[in-house]
Amino acid sequence: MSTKTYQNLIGGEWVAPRSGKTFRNVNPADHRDVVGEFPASQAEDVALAVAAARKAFATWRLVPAPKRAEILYRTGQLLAERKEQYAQQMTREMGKVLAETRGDVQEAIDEAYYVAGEGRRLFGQTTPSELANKFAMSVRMPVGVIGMIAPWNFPMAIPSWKLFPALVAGNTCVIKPAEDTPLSTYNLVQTLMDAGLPPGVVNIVSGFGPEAGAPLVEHPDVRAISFTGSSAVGAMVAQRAAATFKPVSLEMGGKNAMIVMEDANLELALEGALWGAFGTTGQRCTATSRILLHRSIAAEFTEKLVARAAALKVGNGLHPGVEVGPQVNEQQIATSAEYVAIALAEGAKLLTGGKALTEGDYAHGTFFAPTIFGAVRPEMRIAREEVFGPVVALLEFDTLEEAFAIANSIEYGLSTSLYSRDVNRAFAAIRDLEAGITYINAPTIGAEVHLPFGGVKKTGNGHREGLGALDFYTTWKSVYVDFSDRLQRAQIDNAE
Ligand code: UN1
Repeated sequence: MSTKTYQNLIGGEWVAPRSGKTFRNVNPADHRDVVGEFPASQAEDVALAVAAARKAFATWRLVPAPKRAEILYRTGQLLAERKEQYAQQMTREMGKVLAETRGDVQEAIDEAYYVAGEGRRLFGQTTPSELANKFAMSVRMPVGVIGMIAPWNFPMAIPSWKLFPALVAGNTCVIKPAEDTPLSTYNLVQTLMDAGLPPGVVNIVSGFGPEAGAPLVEHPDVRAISFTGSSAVGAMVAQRAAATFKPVSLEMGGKNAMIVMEDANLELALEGALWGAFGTTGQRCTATSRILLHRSIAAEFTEKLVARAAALKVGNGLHPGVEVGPQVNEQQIATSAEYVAIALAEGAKLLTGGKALTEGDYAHGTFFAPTIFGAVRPEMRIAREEVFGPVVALLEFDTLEEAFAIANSIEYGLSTSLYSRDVNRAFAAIRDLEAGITYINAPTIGAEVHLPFGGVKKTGNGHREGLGALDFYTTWKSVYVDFSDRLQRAQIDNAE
């Protein structure tokens, strides 16, 4: 079977990159399976896409928001019809198991329906003027051309979190999908076009960060950047965007803690720990990567967790019964292996896993065994740094306050979780855990699209996706209408 070559989407046309260069998108469960060739775009391709987005902005901003929203609503309906096909393709390019890629497409459907409703809201404020016969209000205006840089771990959901609110507000977009998972962005944008999105309103330039991402961030006609990825790259994005004073929304790393108290439903906490740590092969920014255990239940919990983790079925996410898919690429495997070495050198105890799986069915993919470290102390790197793989650290504590202190002792602050049946402890956790998200009796993953999504400290720069995204994709205009028919001087004529 010949490999399909995909092109960039610029001004509604599929066009090859100027350089003619492409890169391969392969199946991480079997590298012999090539999903497609995609454009390795460069600055000149980005410039064409930005020009197309700028041109489209002139008309798109004038389409009534409820009409823009209807396109999103239809997009949601079409995605629902195509869910299975897109989930299969996503597993093939990204690796996570089918149940999860169906969930990823579902998240984009949810986002479409949620944001479509915003088309009839986009509320501003009215407020009294300090002067007589004068009317004051604020309205949300679109920002212009938005540049978007998306990660590979939620290849349809995260682009939808960015595109849909930007579109409903009247912006036009240039999106650079992650180089490991461009097809899911193509599928999402194709669906938008099939739902009636006019040409040029969303443009795709695929490629790598330095060649395609950086020119997008630096382009003077791009008015804002939305980025999801690592804190290291996010820092570069923010610095480069600062040169043109672009607002930047950054969603970055996590080192998310689950706290298990002695009064918790331990069976529930075990299930949550397995799902939080090893779901999506640990490749979520929300993944449970630290489990803090009350000393009185630590031994029993650890023994059961290790037994269950060791029994998880790792394999090709398209195959029935597989619970944990591959890691997305060799680099992620290398990072997991590196952190295993670091943890061992620091004196942590390897309880299960700890190595790449390379034999038999695993020979052609990038698989890593679900890995648990015990005897972890809060100051160890394995307790502080993001791995973004199936590697979890177990720590012990004696009091709730100590657990909060350990949970908060890191530089990240995305998601946290407390397992306890004590309502007082639950509310203390909600108040005292330093994170953008706190779960009670649920693991650290599984945010819903209509709540604010984002974190504190090194996880982000204060913006939120979900509820809150419109604040990034709109700019306020304050409007004063004076119907007194005379010059009224604010701060002067109304003062005694
Ligand atoms: C991410 O890992 O970047 O809350 C996003 C969750 C998912 C989204 C994760 N709904 O786990």
